[in-house]
Amino acid sequence: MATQLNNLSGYDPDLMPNAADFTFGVVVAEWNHEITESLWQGVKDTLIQNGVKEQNIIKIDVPGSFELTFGAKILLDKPNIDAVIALGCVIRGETPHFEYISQAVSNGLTQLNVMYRKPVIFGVLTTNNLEQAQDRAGGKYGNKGVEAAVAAIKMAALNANFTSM
Ligand code: RBF
Repeated sequence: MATQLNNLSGYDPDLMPNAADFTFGVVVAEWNHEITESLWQGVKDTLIQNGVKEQNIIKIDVPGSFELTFGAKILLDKPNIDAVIALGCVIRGETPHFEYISQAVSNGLTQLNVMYRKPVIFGVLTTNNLEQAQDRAGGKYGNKGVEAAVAAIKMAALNANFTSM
């Protein structure tokens, strides 16, 4: 169960690495658009607040969460992109699709993290209903898009530090 303790959306900007020189790719699923649009706003605002230039945020849309892996791969193949954030929202329905799609996207994005020397960030909500998704996309539990952007900046900086060693 989500609590204030695992609402990481309230990060400390003073503890963030400098993100001014990074380029981020963001792949956004169109399914449950109201939610993924809010996640995207959280990502975009947070990247810009941390010094990322707007022209260095490359967004692409894919139909649903199942397509996030392929969308992320397109972005990872662009040499100038330092990290990729995948945003989606899978809501449990009455059929097992929820499990198939959630598993497929988490496995797919994990595989990309193994294949590429660039971080891929998992910004996919998997909830029992719309209300739980709203709570995590700008509602009472914060915005997981903000957390995804924070994770992307930290991982891009970590990768850059070790690549330059
Ligand atoms: N995509 C999502 O991003 N979230 C969902 O909750 C979602 N539910 C789906 C339920 C069913 C029954 C089907 C067939 C697809 C669903 N999709 C969902 C779309 C899926 O991610 C993908 O775009 C399509 O299956 C086409 O490959």
